[in-house]
Formats: sequence, structure tokens, C-alpha cells
Amino acid sequence: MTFRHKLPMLALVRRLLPLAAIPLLLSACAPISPDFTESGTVPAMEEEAQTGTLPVLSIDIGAEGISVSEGVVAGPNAVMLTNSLGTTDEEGSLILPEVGRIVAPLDDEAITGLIAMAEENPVPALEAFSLYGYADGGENLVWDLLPGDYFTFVLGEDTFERFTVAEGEGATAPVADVIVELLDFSFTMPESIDSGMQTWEIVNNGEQWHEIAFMQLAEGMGVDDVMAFFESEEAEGPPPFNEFKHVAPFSEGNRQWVDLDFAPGNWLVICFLPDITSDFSPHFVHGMVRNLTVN
Ligand SMILES: [Cu+2]
Repeated sequence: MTFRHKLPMLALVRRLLPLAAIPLLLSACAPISPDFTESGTVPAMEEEAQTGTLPVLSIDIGAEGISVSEGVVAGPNAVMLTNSLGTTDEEGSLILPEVGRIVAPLDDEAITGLIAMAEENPVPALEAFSLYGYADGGENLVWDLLPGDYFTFVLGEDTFERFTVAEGEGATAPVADVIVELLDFSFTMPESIDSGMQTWEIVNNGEQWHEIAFMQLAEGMGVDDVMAFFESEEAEGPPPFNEFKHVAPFSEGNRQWVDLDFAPGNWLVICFLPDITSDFSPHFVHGMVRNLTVN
């Protein structure tokens, strides 16, 4: 389960669709990750943490392994995922910790096995834990944490750390400018929004994991052009979109808030994840793709 890819599930999707265009897509797109400081901290998240308006779940990859803040209580938590080592993946993106809530009993050996397996086959992993995701593409990430047993991990590494989220009253939720519901297989959301930085509340009310990605359509291009681009064996010319933004995949029943900054234009909203209950075709094939006008 390549949680970390800018286009997640890349390996799986590649096997299922003739997506020769994907490497081109990745190289053609402007970088979409937040700007990281040298220590790998997202500046805006530091700012949020300093305001003290929300409790902070801080998880850091360091020389001693992964460390997690103590005393985490359920409800909205500002999330600070950092990597003090500054290690990057093949695409040069900073490797950040993933977080899963354990939904079936898992001993350490089982967790290690799932982490190793997850890159190739997400199904057993997603039955055993509820994915919260990682930090990608936005600022001021806030997760609505459910109480329970969690673990945080790095794909491709044996290392993980358990932590507990206690029952509690929880903090006041951030005020959202835009609310999106992820469903099997559609987005319930406004048809148009204002440009500039906005707080998005994204809730997964489907029965499987989803993500939300955004592409700013190039002049004169539409959804059909993007679909044709993905399905073509050999994409020629520039991609039919300019900018790409992405909120990391997360499991059903979870909610998060993230600040996203959109330029005016015609955007496409899309989910690339595979349908794990049927033929593993990407969710956009089943209808998880739509237009968004940014004024
Ligand atoms: Cu989806």
C-alpha cells in the first residue's frame, strides 16, 4: 500500500490499468508537498501547535525510532508528523510516519507483517487497522481521533510504535469553509468555492478507504481529456492539467480538517484508490471524479 505516493496505490493501479502515463504525470506536475523546513516540520503546523487552540498529536521519526506525544485524547487533534532524520523516498519526498488505529487484535509480529505486506496488498492491512494517513498537500492538518489502540509506522521498515488515544470530551472542531463527504463512489461537496486558503472538513462516510486529489485543468481541457490521458498507453504532449494537490488516503468512518490553497480556475476532483471489494479498478472509474469551479 504505497500510502506515500503522490498518486497513491501507484503500483496496484499500474497493474490494473495501462497507466504508462503515470511517470510522465509525476515528472510533469509541480511539487505538491508542503514546504518543509530543514528539520522536516511543516511550518504551518508548528504555528497551529503554538497557538494552543487544539491538543497536538506529535509523531516524529528520529534516530531512536518513532516517538509519539503522550496523553493523547480523542477528538480533534492538530497533527505534527515530522522526520528529524530528513530521509526521503525515491521521488525525493520526505518520508513521514503513517498512522493506523487497530481494529482487530494485533501482536507485534502481526503488525510487522502487515507493514511489510501493505505495499503490495492493502486488503489485509485495511481489515486489521483503520488508516489515518499522513501529511500531504495541505497545511494545519487536524484529525478527529477515535479512542483506541494505535500504531505509527514507516512503510518498508520494521520499526513501529504503539500509542493509545484515551476517551475524552475532545476539543472544539475547527470551523470549516468547505465540507466534503467521501462516499462509495462519489464526492458530496460544493460545485464552486472561493480561491485562496480555506479550511476543508473531509469525512469518509463510505465503506472503504478514499482519498481526494485535485487537478487544475489546462485551458480547454475537461474530464474526458484527463480520463483519456490516464488510459492512454503512450501519452503525448503536456498533461491536460497544470497543478496537482492531494490529501492522503484514509479509512471509512474517519474525519479530518486540512487547509488547502486553490488558485482560480476549473479543477477536477478525483479518487485514484482501487475498489478493494471488487475488481480493484480505480474509484474514478466508478464515478469518483467531478468538476470544481474555483472563483
Ligand atoms: Cu475513493
